[in-house]
Amino acid sequence: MQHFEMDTIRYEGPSTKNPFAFRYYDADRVILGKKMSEHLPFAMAWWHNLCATGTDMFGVGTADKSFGAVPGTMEHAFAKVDAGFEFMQKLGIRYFCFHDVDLVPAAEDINETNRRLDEITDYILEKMNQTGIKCLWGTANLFGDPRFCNGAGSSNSAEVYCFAAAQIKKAIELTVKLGGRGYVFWGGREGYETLLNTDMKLEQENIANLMHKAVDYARSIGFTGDFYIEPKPKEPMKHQYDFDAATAIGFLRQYGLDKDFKMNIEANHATLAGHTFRHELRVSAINGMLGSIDANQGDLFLGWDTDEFPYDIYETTMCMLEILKYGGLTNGGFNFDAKNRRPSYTKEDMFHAFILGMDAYALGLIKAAKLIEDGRLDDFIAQRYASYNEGIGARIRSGEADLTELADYALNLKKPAAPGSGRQEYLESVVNSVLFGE
Ligand code: XUL
Ligand code: CO
Repeated sequence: MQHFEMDTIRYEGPSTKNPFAFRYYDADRVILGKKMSEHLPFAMAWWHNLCATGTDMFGVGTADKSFGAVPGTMEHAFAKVDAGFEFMQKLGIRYFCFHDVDLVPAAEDINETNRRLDEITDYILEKMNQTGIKCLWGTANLFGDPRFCNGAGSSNSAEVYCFAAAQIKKAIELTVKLGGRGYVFWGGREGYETLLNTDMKLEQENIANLMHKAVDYARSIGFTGDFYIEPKPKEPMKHQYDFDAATAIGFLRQYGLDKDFKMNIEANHATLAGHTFRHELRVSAINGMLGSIDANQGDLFLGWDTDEFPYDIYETTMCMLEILKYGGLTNGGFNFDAKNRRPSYTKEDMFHAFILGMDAYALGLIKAAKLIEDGRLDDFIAQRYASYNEGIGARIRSGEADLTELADYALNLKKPAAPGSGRQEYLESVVNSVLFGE
């Protein structure tokens, strides 16, 4: 049974008026020596695309995601697999990401939920083998069930902590079964509402302990991929412990988890933390921990995670610039952790959203490569720090000069030369000319 009427979406070039065609994403086009499809391993988020109906705090869903079955049944779970694989094939999406609870309806008894998960992943595996579509990463939803209201790894209750462990164990097993290249920890409820009732040190130690046990178990069953922390400062918790990349990296180092973990950076989480997306990517990159991307965007006027499909070409260009400079993602990809706006509730809108997102990243890639080839930004930065290439600057970089030598250098000089203009406005005009000039 076909779930979508659309044909396979093809590249037709920037001037096409066909709403069901790519304008920039041309999978086989080679950019800086690599095919676009290799630069951009796009992934479908099971939760937004196959589960979310547009429910918000003020209203019920607007989109029909029943796919011909009754929601809440295993029949529906199977229909979502069929619809999902058809959707990915039609768009040329080669990966998917999932939470355990996205795949099957949870039962009262966790043993029955696990049995359902085994059944559905057998079917997903069949579909993967038929289509060549792969799993990018898996995760456990440790935030939706009421038992996690005080956190999962950070819960005050040791029993709840064990239920978190059980879900993580199963989700890791499923990720390994599906050949997933990554396993994500996003700590939506790992944080606090008030310090009046919170032992922050105990909670953070418990989370780290759970992560260690997860790594040990995953490695013992053959998982060779990356673990990711997905930083987010708030929502749903008032204060999340994985606030931003710098905080998460500090946490990983403090608890000796930094060899197994990298960052999964989500654009909208970065802006909620008061950073640009690019800042979070750079912090991860310079620490060797840029793992994967949750590709979406937020809204500057709204203070929550709106998970919009990426549209802003400045943002996708700067993201791709960071990734190209990093040498690409190893096990990671571009997971569209994004949802249609509530009034965009049709099946056509699901396609428009992915076409928009894939084209926005493809155009970002093209423009980022142009910025690198143009060379003016790199040249400017190299020249800006040139004083460290020789003389006293080189001795600073090598660490040879002690404080007295540095001070004496200044005292002899009496007055430093002007540091040189930052040329921000000029550099911004260079970016514009590369983005929009011909
Ligand atoms: C929530 C979020 C999650 C994670 C996976 O803001 O981004 O969907 O990506 O749990
Ligand atoms: Co996300």
